[in-house]
Amino acid sequence: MFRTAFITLAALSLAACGETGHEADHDTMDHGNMDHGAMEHATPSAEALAPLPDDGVSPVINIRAAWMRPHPNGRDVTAAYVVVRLDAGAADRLTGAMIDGAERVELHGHIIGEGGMMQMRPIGPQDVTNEGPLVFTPGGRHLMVFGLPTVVEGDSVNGQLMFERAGTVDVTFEVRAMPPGNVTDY
Ligand SMILES: [Cu+2]
Repeated sequence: MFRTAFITLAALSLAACGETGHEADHDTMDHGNMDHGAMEHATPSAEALAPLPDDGVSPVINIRAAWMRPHPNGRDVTAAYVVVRLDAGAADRLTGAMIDGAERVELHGHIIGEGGMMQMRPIGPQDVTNEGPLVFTPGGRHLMVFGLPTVVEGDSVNGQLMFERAGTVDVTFEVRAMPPGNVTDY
């Protein structure tokens, strides 16, 4: 009995080391805590969204640097990232995402919560304008992917991003441990 408990603890601490060894595993680690059940039921911020301007130009959406972290051991939650640029039109709005094989995908952001701890929460639709790309990156906005069968580095996973004006845009996420270059490159 005692011996079993010891072995279990040793295994846990090894797993913890492995996770913290990844530079920015922050997002998936956040999901390892017990807050997550509560967050699932949190409602996205309810600020009224201004209607998008109708500039008469069909928006052209350009998606870059789509990637997803491998699942942390034993978890079925992971984070995906993407950079969305508007190549034509004045504005569009990202309203949601789907990933093939996943139960659901939520748009998440971070806030500074109690005690100065970073916490994530679902966020509402995100505007994409011609003032600059809409960036999902570690430590910031991310797509939280629930219930996807385990992915490992080297896999690629198809999905769709949904926009208010442009409709559904296909995207392929590369599964990798590190971001594909610097966000400023995109
Ligand atoms: Cu999250």
